[in-house]
Amino acid sequence: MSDPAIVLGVIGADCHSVGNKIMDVFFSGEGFRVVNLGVMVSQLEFVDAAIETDAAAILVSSLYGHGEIDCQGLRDLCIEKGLDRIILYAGGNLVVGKTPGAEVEEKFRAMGFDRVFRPDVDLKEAAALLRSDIEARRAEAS
Ligand code: B12
Repeated sequence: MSDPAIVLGVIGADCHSVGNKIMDVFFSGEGFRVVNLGVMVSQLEFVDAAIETDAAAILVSSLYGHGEIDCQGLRDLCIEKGLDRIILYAGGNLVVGKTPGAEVEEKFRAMGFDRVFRPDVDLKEAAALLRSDIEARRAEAS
């Protein structure tokens, strides 16, 4: 598989930057072409970057607790802009407080995210899932 482009960023008014930098270095090392938008990224910036770079996936981070509000409507925006098949992942401290992980995952899946990750995720596992999801989408498209 040729190096797939992936867009990374921290959504909304969220300025937590450390995890984003780690993800950039990690996914670059795993052979992905990382387009890192950094912190405080709007939904439109994610989508425009994905279009410009022909990205296979958008990986959204949210740490400050407002992820549910910030991520609502991102899948619809992708579809509206022609990215019908783009893979959407979300991860971090996606909601405020100690909501059980399964409940958080259900919420974000209902919003159109393909996979949802807790802050303690093993990034190696996330990269393996991403690779197989990208291959599956490419196979469906061909
Ligand atoms: C440092 C820090 C800050 C710094 C950030 C500085 C900076 N430049 O980054 C400052 C002081 C600015 C800050 C501010 C705030 N913070 Co703060 N902060 C932290 C702290 C202590 C560490 C964050 C960190 O760097 N972690 C280390 C990195 C490596 O981990 P990570 O960010 O989780 O990222 C990893 C994973 O989550 C995962 N991941 C992330 N995204 C994705 C996406 C995908 C697809 C995948 C696969 C994986 C993945 O991979 C990353 C790399 O391993 C955390 C507590 C904590 N222990 O996490 C609170 C914390 C995140 N902050 C919190 C809060 C509430 C705030 C404020 C709202 C506080 C306030 N009232 O002002 C503000 C928000 C400001 C803003 N606009 O964003 C809360 C969030 C609570 C929630 N979600 O329910 C936390 C959890 C503290 C707490 N226990 O209450 N914060």
